[in-house]
Amino acid sequence: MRVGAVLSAVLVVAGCSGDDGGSSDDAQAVCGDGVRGGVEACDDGNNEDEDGCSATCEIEEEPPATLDATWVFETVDGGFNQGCPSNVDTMAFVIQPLDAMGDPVGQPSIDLFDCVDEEGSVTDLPPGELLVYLEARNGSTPIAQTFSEIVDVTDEDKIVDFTFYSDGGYFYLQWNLVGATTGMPLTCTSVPRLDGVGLIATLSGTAVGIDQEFDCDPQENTTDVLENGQYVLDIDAIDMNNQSIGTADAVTGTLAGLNQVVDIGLVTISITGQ
Ligand SMILES: [Ca+2]
Ligand SMILES: [Ca+2]
Repeated sequence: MRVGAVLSAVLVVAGCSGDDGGSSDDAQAVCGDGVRGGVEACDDGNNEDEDGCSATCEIEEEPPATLDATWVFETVDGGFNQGCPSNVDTMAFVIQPLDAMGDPVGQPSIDLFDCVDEEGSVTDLPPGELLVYLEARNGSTPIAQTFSEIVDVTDEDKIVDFTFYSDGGYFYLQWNLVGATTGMPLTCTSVPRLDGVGLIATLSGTAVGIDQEFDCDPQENTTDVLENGQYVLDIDAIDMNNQSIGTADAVTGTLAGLNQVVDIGLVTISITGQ
């Protein structure tokens, strides 16, 4: 502690006219008066801790953060907790610190937990934004992973809840637009009628499917979770009235894993009348 130290000839306030009859040479800094003086490393005008400048006017380091993860294995339709699959024993909690621009800082930390615990806690994390995800493993072999999330632990500890779908997954796709007449590449903004990209995923042999709409830009997206199976994916450019203004050749894709993301690749959507 540096309390009680007195420096001679401390006078930092321009226009300070306080005169109690003593000499300014023995003026002592008062922590919390909003004026940094004497041995004060800071003075934020209060005597509160945990706001960056302590009650004794010392600079406070931001305390390290704690981040908890929870995980469940659910079915796509029932949402029923299935417990850990027989081929998953370990949960790896991957934490990548980010800088103010959202770029990675250093290497990610990886903390391992027993899958059956359904939760894990990581302490002493740097304050700031963290990109986090879970990887379900069999020993050291990756079996499945969640999408990543960004959490901010600057001001408080956080809990992130993750869900693995034991009987489902996702399709990832990218698209290009071309003029059906010209065959020339088009951008999303060069098609005035365009409102988005529609995707209908139909489970083979059934009428079961989902209907989704994506923004055209960026020219990629991931579907909502779908129950495992073989799908036909019909992809269209659509207008404000949800009418097709261009279509891609139908694509088939199969989901057969645990929370798997299947990349169906790049599809080309031919815009009619262009
Ligand atoms: Ca002061
Ligand atoms: Ca303070």
